Amino acid sequence: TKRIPLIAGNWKMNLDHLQAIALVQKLSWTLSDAGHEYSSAEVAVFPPFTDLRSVQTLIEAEKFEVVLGAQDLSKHDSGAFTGEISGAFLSKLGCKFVLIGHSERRQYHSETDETVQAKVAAAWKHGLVPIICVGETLEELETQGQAAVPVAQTIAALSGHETLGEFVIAYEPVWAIGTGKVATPLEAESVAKAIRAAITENFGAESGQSRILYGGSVKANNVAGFLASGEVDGVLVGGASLDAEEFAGIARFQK
Ligand code: G2H
Repeated sequence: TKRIPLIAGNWKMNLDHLQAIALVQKLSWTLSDAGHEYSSAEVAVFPPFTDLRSVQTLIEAEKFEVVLGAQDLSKHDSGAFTGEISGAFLSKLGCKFVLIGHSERRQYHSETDETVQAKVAAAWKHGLVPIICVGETLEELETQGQAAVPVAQTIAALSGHETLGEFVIAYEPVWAIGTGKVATPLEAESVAKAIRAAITENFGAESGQSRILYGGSVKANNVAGFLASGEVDGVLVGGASLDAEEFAGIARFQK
């Protein structure tokens, strides 16, 4: 099976619903201008919850080839969980993907491997494709090397499920997020390889064909290096996804 490149834009807590519509409109125009060059990739945006409805309406009305995702979901289905968002709501809104365990959730919202595992189960239950974010902090890099933590987080997220659904892994070294520091393509390649080997060994060859993304200060001018090896199947982009031309420039890569 072919792993279709995935270019994912994580807006984080930026843009109200009017700004969101403006960005998606501009993004779509810019992507259309690029023609066939990007058509082999899946391009997805991850707006804040409050923007999902308006972005989805625009995508559907204009038949934009942009896929919708959410930045998080509740591990619960429904009920007395004030402020939480169910995966059921997200799939009804037309989301295909949901980010799970982004390092900012792990760092600032105390999400653990158990939380991530439960949210992956919830995503599958509601027909969403989880993008499971993994990565080491600077301290972990220095004490355990680069691949140990992302590999362990991947195995933990995928363990304990009766069967595995479709998933994507996003490798994001925490020390490279929003800092301007970028892992080298060679580092990203070798960690992606280690993650893929661990998935194949623990969960079988089919799961081993899942897409693995790189994330952390990806820009139009450094994306090609990450995708060149064929080990990395796409990118998760934060800051640079808030600028339509920059993000389209990332999606317009030549493989
Ligand atoms: C990592 C990434 C997107 P940025 O958080 O998830 O953000 O590209 O701003 O480093």
